[in-house]
Amino acid sequence: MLYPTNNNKRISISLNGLWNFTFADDSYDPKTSIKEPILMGVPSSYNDLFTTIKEREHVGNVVYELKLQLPEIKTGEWRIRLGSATHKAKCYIDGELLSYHNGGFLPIDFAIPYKEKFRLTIVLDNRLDYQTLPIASLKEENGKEIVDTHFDFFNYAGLHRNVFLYHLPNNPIEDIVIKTKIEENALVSYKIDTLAEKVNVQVLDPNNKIVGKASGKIGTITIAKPLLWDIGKGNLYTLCVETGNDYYEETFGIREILVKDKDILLNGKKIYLKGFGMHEDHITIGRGTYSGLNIRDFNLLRWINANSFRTSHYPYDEEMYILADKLGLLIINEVPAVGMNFWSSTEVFSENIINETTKKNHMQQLTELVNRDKNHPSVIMYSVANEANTHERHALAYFKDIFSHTRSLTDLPIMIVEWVGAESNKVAQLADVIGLNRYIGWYVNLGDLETSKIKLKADLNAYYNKFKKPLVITEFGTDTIAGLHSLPSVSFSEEYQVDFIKMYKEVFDELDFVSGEHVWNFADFMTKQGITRINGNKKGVFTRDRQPKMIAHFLRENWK
Ligand code: GCB
Repeated sequence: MLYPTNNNKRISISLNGLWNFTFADDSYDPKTSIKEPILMGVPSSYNDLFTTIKEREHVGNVVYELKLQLPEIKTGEWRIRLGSATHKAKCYIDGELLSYHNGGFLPIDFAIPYKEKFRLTIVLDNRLDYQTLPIASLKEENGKEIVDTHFDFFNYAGLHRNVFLYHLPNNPIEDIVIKTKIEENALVSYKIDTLAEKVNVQVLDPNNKIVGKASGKIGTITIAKPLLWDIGKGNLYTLCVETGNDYYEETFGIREILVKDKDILLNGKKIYLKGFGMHEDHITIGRGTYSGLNIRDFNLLRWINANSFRTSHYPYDEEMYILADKLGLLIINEVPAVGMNFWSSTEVFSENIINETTKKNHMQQLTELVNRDKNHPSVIMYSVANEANTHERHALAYFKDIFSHTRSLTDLPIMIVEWVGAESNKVAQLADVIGLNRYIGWYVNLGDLETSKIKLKADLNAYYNKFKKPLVITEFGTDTIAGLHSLPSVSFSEEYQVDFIKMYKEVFDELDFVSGEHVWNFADFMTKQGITRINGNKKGVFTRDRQPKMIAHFLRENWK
């Protein structure tokens, strides 16, 4: 699936802006227009735009509607593309259902019939259950439906990302797959999905100089003395594909990722990941995307000398990957398999909870994720789940299928992010790299960093000794109220966050199998209401409005 673009063969028109909106129940009929529409901004989460709890925490359907007119181009195909729609979406043209999508973090793209004027209706459902990703319990209390989320971020919903109306010529270029291999020279193999008969391609180097040409739908181009894509070096080549009818430019990088013994290698050199687990989360617009806010996040990532981030706990907006490609940042790309634990003795991998239907959906979302992101050099790894109950009896069978499916989609290393201890873990041997989330000194042994240090070291050693795989500490951190200071340092103070992170880093420095550290979290973020969350999770190194806490200055020096 290619991102919409404009050139002399393609037209793409942004549908961002004001839409009509309403809350609805399951009986909503899209055959007629919304009766008393509320105006809504796209892209954004609708939740925090309202002023009542009922609207903010609405469970069920909402409707987005836009009246459109098409330019008079009747050949080729008109399409609609939503960057995401959370979580389930039904898309209608004049009341006719054209597309259904399950999964709130990946694009929806569908063809529409030519009509001079029409009404586009998107009915979204934010209900989650045991068969959706993320996982949640859908309950009823006092006649009201409740989505009891088993994950620690607010269940924002809406049209969160760019929406495009776009036009493709006849026999368009449907997809482009690019793979690179570094030998003496670089080998760039490509595969073009199109019904067009004649296909010509050429490769431009990062300075826009033509460095290779070929024809045919499948081919390999040799590039002498390639400029490699690397950390901080977003060297991007462009594959220009031309079919007579259609034209598309797809960027790619020449780089090689390998996992060898205890190391992760980029272009043959050992790398150490420095950065964060993040969230798409902002004041007012919630999980909505906005280029300016993405730029601020990237400027902070660069300021603090981070080289990587994980898209915890779901695929991010495509613009984040485009920016990472250009700036040379590494991404661990996570599918929204989060909430696969209930913090109780209930076995979640069972027929009535996380079952075959969930697994099918999990695989489908991995397929869509790899399909969307396959050509981004910034993506160095896929994470198949965050904190699943991998100690359970049926977890291994579940994840064997998930891993083999992911391996059939990509050659990149695969990670699973763990919370359980090494001894009881039944799944981590399937991964190339193990992600570990650790909060010793926070959720346990609070305030006692001396004991925590001993426990942490033993814990990480146990993981390496059992699995012999590189470890990335994908989460560690403390809730920290910006401006709260305390000497000696106590929980929630900026000083405690510094002491805790320093202690963790001392342990990592002693263990050569630790291949990276991602502090939890990049910035404070919204969660559901809870007695351990004061208006959200405060483990950010930056505040929710993207200003540094004390720890940011330490990390900036340390990661230089
Ligand atoms: C975790 C989760 C993350 C939470 C974090 C916390 O282990 O992966 O989603 O936000 O802990 O702060 O408790």
